[in-house]
Amino acid sequence: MNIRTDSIQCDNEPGFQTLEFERNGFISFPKFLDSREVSELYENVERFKEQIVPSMPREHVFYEDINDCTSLKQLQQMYAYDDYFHQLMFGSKFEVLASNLLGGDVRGVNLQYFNKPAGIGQPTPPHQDGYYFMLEPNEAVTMWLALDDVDEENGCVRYVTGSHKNGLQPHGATGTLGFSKGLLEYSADNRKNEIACRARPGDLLVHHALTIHRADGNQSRNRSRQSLGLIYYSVAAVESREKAIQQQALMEKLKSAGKI
Ligand SMILES: O=C(O)CCC(=O)C(=O)O
Repeated sequence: MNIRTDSIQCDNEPGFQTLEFERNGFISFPKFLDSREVSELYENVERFKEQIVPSMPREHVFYEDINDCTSLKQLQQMYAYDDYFHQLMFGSKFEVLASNLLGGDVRGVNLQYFNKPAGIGQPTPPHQDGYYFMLEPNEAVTMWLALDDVDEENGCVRYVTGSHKNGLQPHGATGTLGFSKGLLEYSADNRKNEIACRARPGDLLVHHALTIHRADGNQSRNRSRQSLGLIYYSVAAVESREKAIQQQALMEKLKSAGKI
């Protein structure tokens, strides 16, 4: 297994970033946000959790344990509920970076909060975001911004280098809330080419829609593992109509099972 302790040495020139992103299917940007920006973001995440989450629809708020409001696991579409997060997503340096990496105009489609609460945060099954996105062509990036110190113990993200070059792989149901689909087979080759990405608050990881990735559960007793995910599609990418239908069916299923 490979461990990326620091971050990839990347030249800040957009051309070098694009080359590395195209070669590996992911790239990291240490200190993408400076300490002042991180503090401001952290305060806004806390404000959002306290003031906005209680009135959000169930489809956009997931808990590890639905009866325990301290076990918040995922939030969806944060930009739709709050100006601060709208500005983070649109017309921001995240959007500019997405556009540089995809080589053209992009549209922001989701701003998510991910948490693996201490001790109970579940693993993220191996998957490709493109399987969920249902795009043609599959041109999109996901940005993953660390809010906590993240390492092997609390479940850092692990990418399979170069896996974006092999197209979409078969997925099946996982039973994991928030990650309903996962790879049917996680091969020995995938495991061999896996890179564990440690990160500090403000560090940014970006991966292609076809890059296979996963994360372990949070084994720490006292450290959460929080992050934000920002998703941008290339404007050339068209979403299948089937996606909204499947999404609706999944939400109904989760509601009737009492999971959301
Ligand atoms: O936070 C995680 O564990 C995984 C997030 C993820 O799969 C993604 O951002 O695409």
